[in-house]
Amino acid sequence: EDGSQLWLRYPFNSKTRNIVNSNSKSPTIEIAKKELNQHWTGQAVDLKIDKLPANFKDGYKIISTPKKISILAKTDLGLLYGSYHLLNMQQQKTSFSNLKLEEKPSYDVRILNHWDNLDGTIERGYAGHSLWKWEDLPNKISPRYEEYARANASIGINATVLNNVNASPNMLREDYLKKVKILADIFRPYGIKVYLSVNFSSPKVLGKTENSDPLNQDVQKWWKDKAAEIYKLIPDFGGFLVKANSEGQPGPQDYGRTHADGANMLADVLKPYGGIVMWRAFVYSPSKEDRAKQAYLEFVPLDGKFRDNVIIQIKNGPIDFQPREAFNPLFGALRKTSEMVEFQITQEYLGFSNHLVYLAPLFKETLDSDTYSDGQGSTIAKITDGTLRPAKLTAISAVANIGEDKNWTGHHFAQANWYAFGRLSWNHDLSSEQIADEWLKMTFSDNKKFVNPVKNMMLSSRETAVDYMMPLGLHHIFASGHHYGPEPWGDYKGGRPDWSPVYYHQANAEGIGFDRTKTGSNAISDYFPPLNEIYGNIKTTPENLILWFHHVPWDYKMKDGKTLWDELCYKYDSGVLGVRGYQKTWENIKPYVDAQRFSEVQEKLKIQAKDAVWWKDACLLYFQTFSKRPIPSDIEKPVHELEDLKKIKLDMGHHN
Ligand code: BDP
Repeated sequence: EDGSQLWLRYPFNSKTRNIVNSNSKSPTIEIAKKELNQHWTGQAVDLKIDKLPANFKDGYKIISTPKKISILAKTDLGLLYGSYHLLNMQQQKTSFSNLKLEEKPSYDVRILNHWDNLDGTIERGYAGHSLWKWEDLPNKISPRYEEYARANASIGINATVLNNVNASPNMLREDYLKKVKILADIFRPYGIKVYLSVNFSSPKVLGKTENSDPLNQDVQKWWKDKAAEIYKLIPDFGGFLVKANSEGQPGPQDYGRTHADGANMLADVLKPYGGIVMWRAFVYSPSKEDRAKQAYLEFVPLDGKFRDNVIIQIKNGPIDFQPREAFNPLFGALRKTSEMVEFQITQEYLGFSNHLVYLAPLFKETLDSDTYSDGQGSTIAKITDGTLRPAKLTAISAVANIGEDKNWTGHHFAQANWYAFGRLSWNHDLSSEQIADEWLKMTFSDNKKFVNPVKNMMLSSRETAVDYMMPLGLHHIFASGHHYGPEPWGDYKGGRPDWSPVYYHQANAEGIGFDRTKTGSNAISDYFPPLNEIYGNIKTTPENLILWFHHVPWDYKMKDGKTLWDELCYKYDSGVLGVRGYQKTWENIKPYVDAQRFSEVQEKLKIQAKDAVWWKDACLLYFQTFSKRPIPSDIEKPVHELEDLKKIKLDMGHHN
């Protein structure tokens, strides 16, 4: 049992059945039929194209009688989704009698972002090399391409960006596009559209134009011809994802143009084919300005200047995929421009594929955040899904955690994060608990003695990780480059201050935390009232973000009466104790899990427990050099020396 089947563990019918009827015909319907004939053990199924209201999109209805189940949808893809819904319910052992359900997707584009390079490595990938075998394509085809498409379709994901946002211009070379075409052909019947990340300098590099200035007509022509070439190969190509003028990537600003100039030029060449541009707002430079404010400063003045087929792709937080961030204040601030969230499924800042951290609570925290942009109830979910403002485009994205490891994601439990993203992109109203429940039943067992404790472990795991890494709003105190372990002492003099942990925690003799109020960077002013007031006042700031917004004295009294220093100590300790608890939980459920997955998860929990102590000791010992206060006596004492911890150098590569 190597985990390669993911959550797709449908029973196999021993006799071939012929139980499916359909009034539609297509490769997509063929897949639905095959899946049901092979795996569905219940009554006959009717797959029917029906005149459902427009807002159903690729949604469906399922209606059951004792003799028959009808799945109704507007599109063949909707029928395939309905078929997977049925199989998933069967796998979860849910009852089917008198079913009458309706499903509509929350977002039009539900997209994975692969950070895969053409040489087979994956930026921030922790599950082996890339699934895409560029050397072998277009001739040799890995069976995993189709398995990948099937897994995504089973949870409603309908789009994928194949390559890294730090994009090689070569991605757009003719030979690579022919390889991309093969993948697109395999994914198409599963409803998955292919997109590519593009390097803004591609015209100059590949086309030998004088520059890549978006207002240069030669450049525009190069992109126009490139779009024609792509759509000839892939008629339903989705569009481009662009990281421009960010972390050294080229972009329109190299020529004195704006993000809007750059995005619009690409949007115009894609428009005739129905393609879109996802333009990333992850921009910051080593300027004096608080990094948390920079994207806002650059993008708000451009509101209203983007074409209809441009959508601004915004990371959930204003810094960078930290264990916990305040939400990104750009959400809601762009009133005339479509906005979408970018989450990170791959655990760059959450212990790679070693730590068990279930991310649905993090995703939900962002989606449910109230921006107050249009009054109370203006959640990020409602801004991005078109409820509050009739958005021209709705989409949601996440950086994938998938690689060629047998179990796809490195850690068996990291599969749950892929699953959770898919489920939330389909229906952001689902709870983290419901998603965990479904996933556990489908992936492991529906035995309550297994599901309940393991579900509790999953549901608390994100908070546990925050506690042992960066509680109370601390952020970015990772070791530089690899972002795995702690390096709160990191101070890269001569390098970029905004890549130094000391820039983010600001610890000194008085206290700790980043002052983002009026006396500091004033990033709070990017939030709509009353949030600017709430975050601007230490008394009303939620304590889980207190050090994000304030520089707090060591003796500051927290709501539970403890001093800030003591609270910090107890938080780190509770993170460590949390992981120890998971180890116990896992030992107890041994009877319900196969031996291989049991021991692989057990090994990973061991690493996580050691890492949690490493984090706790490193942070408390280091911060203690400023606080000069004792660690409360009922907390387990550090087992490391600070000087030894400072010497640990992990060779995990990478620049920032
Ligand atoms: C950071 C990663 C870096 C990415 C960048 C991005 O460390 O590898 O290229 O985000 O999202 O989190 O562009």
